[in-house]
Amino acid sequence: MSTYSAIPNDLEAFWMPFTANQQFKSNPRMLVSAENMHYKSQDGRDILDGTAGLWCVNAGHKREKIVSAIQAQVEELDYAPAFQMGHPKAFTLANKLVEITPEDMNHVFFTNSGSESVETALKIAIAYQRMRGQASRTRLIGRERGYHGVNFGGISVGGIVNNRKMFGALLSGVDHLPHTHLPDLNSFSKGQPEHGLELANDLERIIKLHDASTIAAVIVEPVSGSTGVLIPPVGYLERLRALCDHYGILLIFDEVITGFGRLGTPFAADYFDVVPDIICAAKGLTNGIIPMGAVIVKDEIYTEFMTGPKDTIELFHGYTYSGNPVAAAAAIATLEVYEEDDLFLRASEFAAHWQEALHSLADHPFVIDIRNIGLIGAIELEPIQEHPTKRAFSAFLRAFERGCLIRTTGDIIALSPPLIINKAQIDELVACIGDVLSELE
Ligand code: PXG
Repeated sequence: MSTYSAIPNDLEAFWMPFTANQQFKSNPRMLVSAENMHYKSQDGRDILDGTAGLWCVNAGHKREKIVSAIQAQVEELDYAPAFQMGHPKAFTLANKLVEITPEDMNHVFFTNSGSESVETALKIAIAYQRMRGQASRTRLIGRERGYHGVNFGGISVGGIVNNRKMFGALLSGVDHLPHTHLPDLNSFSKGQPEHGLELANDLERIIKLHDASTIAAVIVEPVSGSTGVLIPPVGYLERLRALCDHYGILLIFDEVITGFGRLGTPFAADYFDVVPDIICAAKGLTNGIIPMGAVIVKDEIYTEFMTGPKDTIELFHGYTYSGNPVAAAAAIATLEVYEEDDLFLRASEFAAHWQEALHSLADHPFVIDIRNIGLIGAIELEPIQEHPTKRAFSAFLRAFERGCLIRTTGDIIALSPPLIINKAQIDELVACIGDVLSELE
C-alpha cells in the first residue's frame, strides 16, 4: 500500500506556519506541482504564480539545471560535516556568490533560512564591535514594520506587533527607527516615494538617547516586503549610511527578498547604490528549492576576526547544515541560471510595464494606494471597518479561484512574481486582480 497520497485525509497533524489552521483545514488549498510561471492545484487548475512562491522562486519553477544539479549532488556527496571539515561545493558557491556582491563584500557565512541569516548577522555585528575594541557597542537598532524572520533576535529588531507580543520580553538593548510609510504624502508613488528622507534622522535622536558607544548595528530591509512593500523614500538609505559611518555603527541590509534580481540588480545595495556592511540573504539563493541562507560581510569585518591565534575558532557560531552540499549545489546552479538567462536585468527591463499595469488598477473599488519598485508591487485596500485584513484575504481567495496566486498582508496585496514573467502574464495577473477587486464587498 502506498504511504503517499496527494490528498491527505487528515490535516490535523501538520501545524501550519503563519496560517489560520482551522480555517485552512476546513477548506484546504493544495498545490501539487509547478513548472515555470505556474503551479498546478489539486483540482488540476493552472495557477499563475504572482508571488514567486514566497518571494523566492525568482527563476521560475522546476528549472531543469537546478533539478539536475541537486540530483547529481545527492548521488555524489549527500552530507558532509560542516565544522572543522570542508567539501568543495561550499567554497565554489561562496566564490561564485561574491562575484555578484558589492565590492569589498567578499566573505560569506552560510545559514539555512532568512531568519538564521538575521541572527547570524546580528551576532557577527556585536562580536565584531568587541573584536575591534568596542565591546560596549551591543545595542541593535531595527525599524517599525520591519520583518527579519521569526527567531528571537529577528523579532526583537523587527517591528510587527503580532510577531512580538506573544513571546515575552525579547532581546534587551534594542530600539527602533520609525517606519517610512507616509500614505498622506506618498500614496500612488511610482518607484521611490518623494517624502520621508527626514525619517532617517531619527537615528540621530536614538544615538543621542543611548550614545553611539552603545550601538553595534542598524538593521533594515532596503525595501520592506512582508509588511506590505514599503519603499525607501528618496535619499533615506543614503542618510542612514552616512549616519552609521559617522557614528561607527554597522549597517545591515536584510536582503532576503530584495536579493537576487528582485529590483533589476543583483542586490538592492546595487540598485540604491548604498553599500551596507553586512547583507542577509536567503530565498532566491537556491531559487527557493532547498533551504539556504547567506550572510555576506565586508572584508574588514572578516579580517578583524582573522587576526587572532591560528588554531583558535574565530566565531563560535554555525549550523549543522551551514553550506550543506545539496543546498550548495542547488545555489551554484541557481546562480548559473540567473547569469545565463540574464535574470538580474529582467526586473529593470519589465519595471515600466509592471508599473503601468499595476497603476491601471488605481480607480478600482477600495484601492487606497498602489506602489511599486523593480518587480515588486503592492495594492493597498481600504479595510472593512472593524474587520481589518478580511477584504484583502477575500481578494486572495477569489484570485486563487480565478487561477492567480497573490499574497496579502494586512489589507495589502503584495506581488513579486518570478523574474521570468512576460508582459502577457503581467497583464493576465493584473486583469485577474482587477476582476477580483470589482467583485469585492
Ligand atoms: N528577512 C526578510 C526581509 C524576509 O522577508 C526573512 C527575513 C525570514 O526568512 P525565512 O527564510 O526564515 O522565512 C524574511 C522572510 C510574505 C512572507 O508573505 C515573507 C517572508 C516569509 C514568508 C512570507 O511577505 N519573508
